[in-house]
Amino acid sequence: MATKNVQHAFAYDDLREWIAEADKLGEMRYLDGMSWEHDIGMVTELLHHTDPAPCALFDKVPGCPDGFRVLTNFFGGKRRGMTLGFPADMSKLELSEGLADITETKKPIRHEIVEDGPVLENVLKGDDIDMYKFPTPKWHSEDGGRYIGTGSYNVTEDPDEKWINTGTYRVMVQDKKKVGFYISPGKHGRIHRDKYAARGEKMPAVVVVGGDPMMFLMASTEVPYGLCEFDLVGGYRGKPIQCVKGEVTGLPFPANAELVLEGWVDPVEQKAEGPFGEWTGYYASDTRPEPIMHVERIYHRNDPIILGCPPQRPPDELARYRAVARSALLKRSIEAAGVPDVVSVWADEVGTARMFVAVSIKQRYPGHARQAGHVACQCHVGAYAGKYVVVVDEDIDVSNLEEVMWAMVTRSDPETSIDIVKNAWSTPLDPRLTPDQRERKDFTNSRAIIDACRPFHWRDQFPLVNMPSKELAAETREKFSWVLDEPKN
Ligand SMILES: Cc1cc2nc3c(=O)[nH]c(=O)nc-3n(C[C@H](O)[C@H](O)[C@H](O)COP(=O)(O)O)c2cc1C
Ligand SMILES: [Mn+2]
Repeated sequence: MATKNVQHAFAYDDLREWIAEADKLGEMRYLDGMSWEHDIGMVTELLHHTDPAPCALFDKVPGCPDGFRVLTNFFGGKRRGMTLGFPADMSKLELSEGLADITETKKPIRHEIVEDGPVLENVLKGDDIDMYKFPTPKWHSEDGGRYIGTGSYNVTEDPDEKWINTGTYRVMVQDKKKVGFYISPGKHGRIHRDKYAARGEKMPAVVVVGGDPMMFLMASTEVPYGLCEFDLVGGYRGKPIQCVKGEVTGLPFPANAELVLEGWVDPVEQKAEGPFGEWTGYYASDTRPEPIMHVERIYHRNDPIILGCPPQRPPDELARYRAVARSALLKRSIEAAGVPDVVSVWADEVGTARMFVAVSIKQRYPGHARQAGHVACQCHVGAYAGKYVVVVDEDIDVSNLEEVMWAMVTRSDPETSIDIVKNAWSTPLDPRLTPDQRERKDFTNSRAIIDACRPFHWRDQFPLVNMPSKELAAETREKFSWVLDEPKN
């Protein structure tokens, strides 16, 4: 796909400039007076399931100071391209390809420490710390609490290797001065936390609740181990992300963030967390004891904005943006493992960009399709919580689920085309874990790699597809546009 020469530049640095851009696109809706208990979550739920639906900014939430806001549904419509720094008219597959290109060409730039920034407009400590001051919604009807961290990310440092990670892990308000968060095994923030716990030391931590949507996007995507997501996004932007240092921990966070919690996580203290409506469309991990973060400082801009991104049953908002970001990184990972002629990769929205992945290749040699499928299913970007990988020929549009399924039902043979990988990296969030596995804490599952390419050794004898060529279809559409381009009701 020819995205290499597409112009790439961000029209915004922070969430407020982003809102101004979304407004110019006519895609902002300003909603006053909705409740955190019910309305914000329910309206967000319905917006998430309609693409392209507008972005919602909730203000004047009863019980909270006017001006303390919540923003949801940021990644739809024309603002998709704007958020990623690309032209608004690019398709989702082109955007993904564009993101893969800049990941390759724009090298990371180390974040920069500055002394001041708007996030320091309000610094709360001691008795002024009150997590209930903010309009944190209850997102789903059966949630076990109010989740301030959905469109957020946690900043931690590896105590041995001294690198900074930012990762999105849900954050629940536990009481006035405490929050709890859930991190699945194997995630970078979890590796950091486990290292501190093994030393019996408390872990310094920061939670960034609202800020640059691009930073959130990459904090919730599988960036390689050891690479700081601030530096990755600084590279995309062509200038360092400016960070201030927390007074208590010294950890960095963006100077233009909206709302930041700083504190520490006890190595042993735990409290019930969940249930929470998860990205699979279930409350699968239920309630478990999880570590607590003691909040020692709250930093916020005047009239702070919580960036909200609650998972819903896929395909939803979360799935739409993750599909773009994860497909991009997955394609580059498969190529980096040495698989040639990978044409396109799509981590489909229907499986929240994890559980159903399609890879198209131009087959070059026997075994090429299986190689692509196995790498896609086990490289870092594709390994966590996967289920099905389908490998198709290059004539299939991987971002079109109907085409992928058509290839699968016509070019694969169930007995011979499916490989199974057992005991793979999964998660307590998998609704299909058996009760017995949960009991044993065996958070693994199996994977199916479905080879839906024309079988290599007789591909030339495979029946011809009865569709017109792309050129002939375009010609016909132009010639008979008066009938073919009729508006559909
Ligand atoms: C809205 C949202 C909520 C998420 N919640 C969690 C979570 O609670 N726990 C978790 O382990 N991963 C969660 N993720 C997925 C991680 O953010 C993702 O795997 C990311 O790559 C983690 O960062 P890391 O690779 O630096 O560990 C969430 C993602 C999104 C977009
Ligand atoms: Mn990371």
